[in-house]
Amino acid sequence: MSKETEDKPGMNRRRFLGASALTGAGVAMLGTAGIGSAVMSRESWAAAVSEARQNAHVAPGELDEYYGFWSGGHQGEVRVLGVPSMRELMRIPVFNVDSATGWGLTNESRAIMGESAKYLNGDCHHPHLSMADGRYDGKYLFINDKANSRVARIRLDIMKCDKMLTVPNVQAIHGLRVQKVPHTKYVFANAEFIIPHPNDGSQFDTTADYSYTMFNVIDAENMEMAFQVIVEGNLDNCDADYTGKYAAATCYNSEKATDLGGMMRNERDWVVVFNIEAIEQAVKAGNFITLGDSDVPVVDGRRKDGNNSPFTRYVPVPKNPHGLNTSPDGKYFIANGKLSPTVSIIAIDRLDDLFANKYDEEREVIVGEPELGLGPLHTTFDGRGYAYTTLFIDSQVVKWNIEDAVRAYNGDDVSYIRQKLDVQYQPGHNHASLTETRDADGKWLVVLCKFSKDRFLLTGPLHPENDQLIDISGDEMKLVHDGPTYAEPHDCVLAHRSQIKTRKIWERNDPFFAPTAEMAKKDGIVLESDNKVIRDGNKVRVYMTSMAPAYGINEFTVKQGDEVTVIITNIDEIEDVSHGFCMTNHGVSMEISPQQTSSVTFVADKPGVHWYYCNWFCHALHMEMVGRMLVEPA
Ligand code: RUQ
Ligand code: CUA
Ligand code: CA
Repeated sequence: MSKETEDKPGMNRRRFLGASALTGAGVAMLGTAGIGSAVMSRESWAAAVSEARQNAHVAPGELDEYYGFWSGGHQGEVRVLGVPSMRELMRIPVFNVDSATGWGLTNESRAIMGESAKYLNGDCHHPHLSMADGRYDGKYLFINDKANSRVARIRLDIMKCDKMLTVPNVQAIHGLRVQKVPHTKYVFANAEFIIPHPNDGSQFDTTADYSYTMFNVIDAENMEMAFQVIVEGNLDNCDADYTGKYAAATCYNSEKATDLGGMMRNERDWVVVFNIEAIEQAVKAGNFITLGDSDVPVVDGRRKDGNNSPFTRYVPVPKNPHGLNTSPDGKYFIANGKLSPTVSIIAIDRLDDLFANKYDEEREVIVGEPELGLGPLHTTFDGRGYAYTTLFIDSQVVKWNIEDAVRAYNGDDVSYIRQKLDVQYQPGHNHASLTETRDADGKWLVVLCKFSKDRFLLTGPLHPENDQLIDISGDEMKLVHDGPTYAEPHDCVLAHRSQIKTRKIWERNDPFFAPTAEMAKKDGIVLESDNKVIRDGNKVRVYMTSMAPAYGINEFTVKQGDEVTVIITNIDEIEDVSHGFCMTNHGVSMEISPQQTSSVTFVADKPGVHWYYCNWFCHALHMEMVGRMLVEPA
């Protein structure tokens, strides 16, 4: 049996789904001819897989080699996993509300969320880490929110979201990547949907000139908009190069259609390449417009009367392309064909000439277009010249050789496909260790499967997804682990554990709670020692410390209708001794980790006795860590 059909029963199940997914896609079936790898005996293949599974095992008390950051999809959070164990280490609430930490409830988190704190949902897809010179610098993780058009940043030292930005003038932030070189000065974020400008109900025609979407560039350090670029068609996924000059994005709706049939009309859509330098210069020179109330510089990257904009080039590729991935050697942008069985390889070293108009046709920057299988969505790399592409419809990962695919495109008779491995089932993203950096090390491949079907104990009509771990360190891919996950990790990113340095306890001057510290200062309060109630009209501020197993204030009195703010400083200095604060029957809950200050505001609208308690287990007397709020009737 060849490894490519290791899981025979799986083939039948995936064919069933593949057939329905194919309807209307109009794609040709591909044979498995051209697969170059040798056939191993069944016994030696089984032994190789079992050895790989041993290597993936991380024994109790041992630490993983990689941090993995998973998006939580329309659940809204980011999850931290250890790889290869796939053990979940932490959840970082971002676009959701979280009862354990108080994210979305505390004053600190609501200040970070700003105006958008009113939204209780999010839809995050693409977590990506900041870099310096094409390598992770351990500072930040950025993530999009498609649902409410936001981009958030997570500080990796504390693993909390510290900035959130609503991108103006656009709808649905989807593809997101960072500038790799010289460092992550910019975050690139695609807005997916085409909308009229102004979008005030005065006009609705999406095909008109006033209807468009934009490529959004965010200053990574202050998390404010740097500029926006109007494009033709729509935008899906994006990536950046290793010179710092270019970014590229896929467009699946060059038709500017509003319905399924219309979006599939063209045989080719395109990859739009952005000349970041040219855009920066135009913005600096004041050659931009602004839209509506926003003061963000906007430049027009659309062609006019057959003339290119200095900011963009449109490279036609088949058909409704999806993922866009830069190879770690910096040579190629690879656009994944989705409705075409191909991926298109764009040579980055031809882009200077493309912008200098040295080619007759944009497609001259394409140096390869290998046929890989049905439904190619995303490609990842091992740093040894191989690429791994997910085939959604075939429910496989295909390993192929990039330079061989380039040779085949030039007419050489070489096969570029090395192996096809069944995955369970229907993969979207995949991600190899350190693939987005110069350090791509080709050890592990995570494949994020959209369906788990029969792989786990059943959980009702809603099934988990299945993030599979594949050992890619050898010649053959070997499936080593199934990881059920809750809705819906579109994507993940892996960093070596040496690249992430976290704090064990908070610094007292941390900017995360600086506004609260500022408020305390104005009240004349020393947060680390004072336990005091301050009345300010009908606003009451209750300052207290916490140290296991007691709060600094055991009882305080307010009047019915008062707006109460409880500010707690955890003066414990012992690693891992987090306290909580929950005011019963008031919808109030928060985390206060060692040396952290947290605060929450609510209205004391019910007269009587209301107990508050610590809800993070902190001590043998954790149950006794309580107090009472006495509310006098109005
Ligand atoms: S997309 S399954 Cu939201 Cu990253 Cu491709
Ligand atoms: Cu403090 Cu539990
Ligand atoms: Ca299309």
